[in-house]
Amino acid sequence: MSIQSKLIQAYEMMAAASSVLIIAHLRPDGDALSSVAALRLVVKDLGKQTACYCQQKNQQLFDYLPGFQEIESDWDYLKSKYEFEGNIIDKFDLVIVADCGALTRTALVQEITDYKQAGGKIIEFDHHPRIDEYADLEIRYPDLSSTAELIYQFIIVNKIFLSRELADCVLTGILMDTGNFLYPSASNETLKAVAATLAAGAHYSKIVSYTLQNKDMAVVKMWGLALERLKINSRYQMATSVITRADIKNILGQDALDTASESDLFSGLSGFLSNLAGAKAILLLYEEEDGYVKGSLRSTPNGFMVDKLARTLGGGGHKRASGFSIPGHLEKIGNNWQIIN
Ligand SMILES: [Mn+2]
Repeated sequence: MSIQSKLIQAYEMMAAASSVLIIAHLRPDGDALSSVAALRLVVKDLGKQTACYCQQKNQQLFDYLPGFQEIESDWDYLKSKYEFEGNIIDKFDLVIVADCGALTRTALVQEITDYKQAGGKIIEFDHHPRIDEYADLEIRYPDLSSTAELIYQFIIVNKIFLSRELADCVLTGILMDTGNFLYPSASNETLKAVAATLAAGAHYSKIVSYTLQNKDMAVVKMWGLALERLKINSRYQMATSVITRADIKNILGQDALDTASESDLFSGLSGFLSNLAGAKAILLLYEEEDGYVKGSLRSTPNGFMVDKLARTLGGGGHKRASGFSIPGHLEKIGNNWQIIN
């Protein structure tokens, strides 16, 4: 099925539904939140009841997005707010999942499995490589810069009016997932979508200053430490750096930053390091709160693809931006850092 037919079918499914639940991945990033906010506007405009859910949503940076306050992060609260107790199907006859390659990333595995068994329909909008197949209509295009870009295509194909609010959502998602058009995933189609959002009145400079330019002191200090420890492996031309849990505690003054900000903090840092001349790829290792070491991999512009390495280590992601998580901790032995299990 072509992308156009899938996007048209998705809109028809939304129009035929009476009540729609929209979900993005846990610890949502800017693209996930923007995609949920955009889909919420579209579904509401069709006159449907909508509820939105992202577990561990803790990103006040994006509170300018339309309907941001309506995105719930507590599943029990959402159930009481929308007055249902058992199966999702008791309340919603369509579930839309955005920006989630794996079902586990919805943080609703059991609920969605039960919903599907009861005959519930699911649409998925995503740009991550597939991990699980569970949607009735899967609209997955890993070559796209962001889920927001896919939603822009959905808007155009279905001749939905690109309001200023929708344009702000699309622009935010694209900006965040391309690091202000810096990453190679930003194609000419991406920039055409961006041009259309600007023509529709999207607030480019406001969005950039709220999000990308809003780095606090602790974040910059963390970057400083990672730069200081940067090393290049001469054989593979891979640059590596490490951040331990103790560093996080020292710099941030607290042991655990909320996980959402933490994943954003380190993906911003990996994106920044990927500009390093002379390296083919970068690997940033940091200790997570739960006894795991997370590896964040990025290709440099003329570097090698990193997705295979991530998958070999049990992770996944895009060709040029991927990651993995392995049990253990970081230890400095002599001049080198090692992951000790
Ligand atoms: Mn995304």
